[in-house]
Amino acid sequence: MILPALTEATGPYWRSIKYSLFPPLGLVTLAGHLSYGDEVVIEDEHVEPLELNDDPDLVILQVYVTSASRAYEIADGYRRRGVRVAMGGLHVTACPREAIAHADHIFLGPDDTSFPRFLADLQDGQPARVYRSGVRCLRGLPSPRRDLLKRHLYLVPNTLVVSRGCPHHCNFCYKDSFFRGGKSYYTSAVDEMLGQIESLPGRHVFFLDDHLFGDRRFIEALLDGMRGMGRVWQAAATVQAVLSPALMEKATDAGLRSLFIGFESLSPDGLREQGKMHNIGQDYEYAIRRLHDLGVMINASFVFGMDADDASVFDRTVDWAVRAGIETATFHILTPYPGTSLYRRMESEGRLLHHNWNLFDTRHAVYQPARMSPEQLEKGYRHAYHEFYRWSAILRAATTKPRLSGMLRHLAYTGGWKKFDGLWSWIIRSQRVARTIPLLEWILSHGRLDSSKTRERPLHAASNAALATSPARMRRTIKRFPENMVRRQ
Ligand code: B12
Ligand code: SF4
Repeated sequence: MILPALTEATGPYWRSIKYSLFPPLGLVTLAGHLSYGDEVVIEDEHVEPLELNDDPDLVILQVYVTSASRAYEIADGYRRRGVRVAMGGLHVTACPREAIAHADHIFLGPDDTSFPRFLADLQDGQPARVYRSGVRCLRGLPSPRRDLLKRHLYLVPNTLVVSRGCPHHCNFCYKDSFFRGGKSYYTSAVDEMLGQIESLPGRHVFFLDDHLFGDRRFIEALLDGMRGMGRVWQAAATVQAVLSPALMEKATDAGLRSLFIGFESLSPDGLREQGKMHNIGQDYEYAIRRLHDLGVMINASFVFGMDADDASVFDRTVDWAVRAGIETATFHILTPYPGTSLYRRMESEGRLLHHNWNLFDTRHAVYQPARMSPEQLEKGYRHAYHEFYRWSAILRAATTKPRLSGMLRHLAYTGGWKKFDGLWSWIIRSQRVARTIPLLEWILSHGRLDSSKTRERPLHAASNAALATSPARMRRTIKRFPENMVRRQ
């Protein structure tokens, strides 16, 4: 079972920590359907060179848009030697005609029932060419085969998903294309997930769900079960979920320490254009203060290049994020992934510049932007990263924290993540990544307030001081507070 990587991830001299974070959870999940007697090896090209001269009965390839060409190259090599190849994942679902030219079997959509069907057909000697996902249900599935992972090669070996998909529909998101023709958001059984969490070694857990808080009843039950487990964890959510009454308090009590949030744009026009309706009218600053008051760090996601964006979007966004005290930001160039409604729109408007999937990595402009040139967009994107992660900006953002411990945690987390690339590269190449996990756990556990204490304080108190860069701004923030309270009801 192979997870191919983009070339950038495989350099012999230079390794980015980004590619040594997470193990191939998709393949580990699929491996759960195999029998324990099956001899299976999982190879992740992000962390080690692939062994391609072997002669297995079956090769399984997981294909993302950016690794499609590499996946096809590997598949073609095996098939030339008569080895059977099965391919699945997001890109295969989006471009089945392209993928089938390189595989004996392809899988469209999530595999919950189609992969076991394929294994049975294979045993009967009658496997089909194309499998489409049927019933979508995560209950009663076998546990992922984490025993097959080389845990020591990853900074975050404890990953899991407790749901699939998302209840929302944003035009640029892979979601609708992958979950087409069936349920596009569904959750696991709470007790099965608690069992999985319990079985993970160490303290740190990373939920890779697109939106962990998409089903309130489900997540509340999960959080109740996690309380007292002593975990520290990270996940992704929407601004709307952050503003839901009492939800984040419950989450922090259960160990939430850092949250990835899709802000995407500060422009209502941009959000409307991408169908990100659930962000429109939300008070971003209040959401940030709410999380910071609970001691939760934020990884903010922003997308550049929407039709509403001109060349001023980069500085405006960075300045806002720094002032808000955001710890880490992930910037993306808007990318029309095949299969999405954004892709269809760009194609019908004749704005796609090429189909070189290697460059559909959210770091290249692969379409003609409306109010900038592609070069301006790429330059602005690099400029945003540079400006956000300058030491002076990190210090400015850190000093928005009301307590010294919060400031130090901000500096340690952001600095550690982005300012020591050379050290990370050496740690990865010398296979010592896992030794830094206790440090990550320590940073996540420190510098947060006890949320029971936080609830007794007015939610805005600390952060008003932090965010209010001028008396006028302070007045505006305070004036808005009653509205925020109303919205929270
Ligand atoms: C973790 C993650 C990463 C990690 C590690 C990836 C990994 N180890 O798998 C890192 C940080 C390295 C990463 C990097 C990037 N990522 Co990423 N990443 C994710 C994330 C958040 C979770 C993936 C995951 O584990 N899902 C949970 C598992 C259980 O599901 P799954 O992977 O889809 O696998 C199931 C099915 O797809 C299916 N399946 C898959 N393969 C096969 C094969 C067969 C034969 C069968 C039967 C079934 C099957 O069965 C699996 C088990 O149920 C996803 C978002 C998402 N929700 O998928 C984005 C996502 C996959 N990433 C994305 C992108 C764009 C990138 C980057 C280009 C970002 C960047 N700018 O650098 C890079 C490049 C990656 C590369 N090498 O090509 C996009 C991909 C878009 C696309 N259409 O392909 C996604 C969807 C994010 C998004 N919302 O846009 N990523
Ligand atoms: S909220 Fe996030 S995961 Fe959900 S559809 Fe929008 S971009 Fe995709």
